[in-house]
Amino acid sequence: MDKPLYVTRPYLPPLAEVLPSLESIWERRVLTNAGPYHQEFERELASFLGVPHISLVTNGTVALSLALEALDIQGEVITTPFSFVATSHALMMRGVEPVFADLAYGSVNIDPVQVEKAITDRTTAIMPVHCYGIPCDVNGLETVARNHHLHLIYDAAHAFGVGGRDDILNRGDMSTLSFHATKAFNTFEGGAIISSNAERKGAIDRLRNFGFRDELCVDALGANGKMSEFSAALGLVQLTHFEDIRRRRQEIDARYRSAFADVAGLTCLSYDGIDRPNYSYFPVFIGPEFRVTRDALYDELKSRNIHGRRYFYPLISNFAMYRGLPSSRPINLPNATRMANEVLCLPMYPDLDAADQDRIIGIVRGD
Ligand code: T4K
Repeated sequence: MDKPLYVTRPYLPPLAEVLPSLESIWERRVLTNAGPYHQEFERELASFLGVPHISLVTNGTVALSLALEALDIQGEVITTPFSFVATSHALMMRGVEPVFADLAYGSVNIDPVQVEKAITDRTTAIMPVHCYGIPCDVNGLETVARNHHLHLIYDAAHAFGVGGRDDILNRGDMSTLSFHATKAFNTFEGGAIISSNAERKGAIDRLRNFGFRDELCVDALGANGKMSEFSAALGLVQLTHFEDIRRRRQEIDARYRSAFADVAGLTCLSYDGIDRPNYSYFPVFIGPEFRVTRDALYDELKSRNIHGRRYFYPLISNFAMYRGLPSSRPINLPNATRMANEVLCLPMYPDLDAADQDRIIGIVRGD
């Protein structure tokens, strides 16, 4: 059996570059609660991403929950069914009803027109996802949000470092990031919230620390969402490698695209118009003209020890706790249903070497 290939493998910097930070942590014995690495990483990250206000947290799911709490989101929130389940879970867990809007035709992101149609008098916010790091129609969504006085919170878990078109991380009221092991940028576990002003950042900073305003005063229902000194120290080192990693991912992306250019029934996503994609995933969409079904291709790869993933199938709206919602009916979500039925994410990570990539390409092409 050939060696296993997974949909992703986390990038890790040379251990020698991390060890000095570990020694400092051991000496200082400051392990968490906004220690020196935490403060430095927050500053460096704000400058690297070009955002004015950022708060580090433990993971991308906590980031979503804290953003919703900081903006006191209630009632209904319009969101996408084509995402990781954490997006909707963050809403349901605070008693907010997710209302699923369909994707724009041919896109992996929600359609502002469908979002506007889904607004009721209970709607308080829109929570789109920049799926696979492809920017949403931020201008269209902003117009809808402004016209209907709604909050706009972006789940930007996939969009670390994506720049250019419309400066997406600086849009909306808040954006949340994930630094999970499987993401383009990782701190083992980790995440962050980008706030549009200092007051909101202040609210997040208190909420991630149980709601403490000062030593004697707790004035909000906060959680423990603090990033550890280890993750922050690792993040500082990871930042110095990110552009090299992005270039390596770009090479892999380009190699897949040219190998699949003439394959009938297989479509790749376009990065046209995006200045700095992060190449975090390589989804292909398997249409009826392809030689086998999407699931047959998934099984074929798996039988050869290649573990692609059908992100994001099933749609969130198909999971038990969401299925009964009126907006979950498949008739409401034709474009998302099609995307979910056709998608397959192929292995994409900086260590994927040419021979392994050729193995994947050969199977997909049916050579
Ligand atoms: N919003 C969106 C849009 C998201 O996609 C996510 C998470 C979130 C919010 C929440 O952010 P976090 O709270 O997670 O920070 C993975 C990740 O766990 C999840 O972070 C991610 N999205 C989602 C898309 O994918 P799984 O269950 O598919 O991961 P898993 O463990 O099967 O890993 C996939 C492959 O990666 C493995 O087959 C092997 C490789 N791998 C994985 C890990 C964890 C490694 O090589 N090393 C590792 O340490 O969910």
